[in-house]
Amino acid sequence: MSQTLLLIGAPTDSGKRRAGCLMGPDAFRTARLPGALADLGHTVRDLGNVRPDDTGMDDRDQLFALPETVGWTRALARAAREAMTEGLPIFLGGDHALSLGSVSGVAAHAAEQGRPQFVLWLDAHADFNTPQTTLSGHLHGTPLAYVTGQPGFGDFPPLAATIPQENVCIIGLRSVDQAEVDAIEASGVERHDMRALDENGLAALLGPFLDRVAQAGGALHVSLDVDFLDPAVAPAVGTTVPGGATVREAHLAMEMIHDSGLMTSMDLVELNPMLDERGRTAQLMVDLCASALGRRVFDRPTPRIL
Ligand code: 5AB
Ligand code: MN
Ligand code: MN
Ligand code: MN
Repeated sequence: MSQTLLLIGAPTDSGKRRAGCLMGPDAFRTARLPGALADLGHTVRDLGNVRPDDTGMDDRDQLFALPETVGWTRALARAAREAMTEGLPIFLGGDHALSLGSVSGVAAHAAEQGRPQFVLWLDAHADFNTPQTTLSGHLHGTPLAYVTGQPGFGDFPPLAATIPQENVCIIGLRSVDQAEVDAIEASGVERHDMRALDENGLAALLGPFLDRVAQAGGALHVSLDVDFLDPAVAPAVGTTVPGGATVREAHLAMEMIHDSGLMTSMDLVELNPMLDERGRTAQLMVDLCASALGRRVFDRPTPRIL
């Protein structure tokens, strides 16, 4: 099915101390994401990069770059909500703090439509800290807590719609803080760590979740963190954790997402081009995005050298 895809550059770099994710959107463009998606028959519109709102807030000692991240959240939630009326937005990160905005924005749109919003979070981390529980002060570790309505986000825009915990599925976990473990265990969030993936295979974990989304007539947001992948194949990320998903496991996830026909929005996050090796991580993320939008194994183009 040919779709209208809206590429939205979200060069957030305020979610953690190590800089570089601001170059992500241009790395995706350089690795030919627009062309790869157009080759599949889609209409692709690159809307350029969003800029954060000016909040006039004061810095907070315990939280890194809070005012800037709140500014991004406001601007991206607006952009997401608007884009949902015109097509399928793909947010080109930027670090994972961008999802505070992208996910809250798409959820607001789904609520307007009377449609339940679901979220698939492919990540080594749970990103379920709150501004109170975070030990690092890095807000890229908080978006899932925010969008599911955990307490402590008073400095952030009030949510137009909260995502029910049961509508969230995390796959790829292998680095979770104790406070996150406690909060997730007390929650209805569906979560699968790397051991579950090893023992069952990706399809056995993802298939039932996609069935649930379909049965509910839900909208599906997919948030793909580079560190879902093993650092050996995706080195361009600040928060590498060994023992991640293989290239094929990640492609299979994307292929199943495409076949389900359920995806309504997507984030590509945490790519730090400063840490890449000859663009290989950027290229892999582009290829994964193409798989999610219909590229099949047997008609994949010959890999190109950047
Ligand atoms: B990412 C950690 N839990 O809160 C924290 O890369 C890591 O978006 C967060 O998944 C990683 O700082 C955030 C230790
Ligand atoms: Mn299709
Ligand atoms: Mn993340
Ligand atoms: Mn992560």
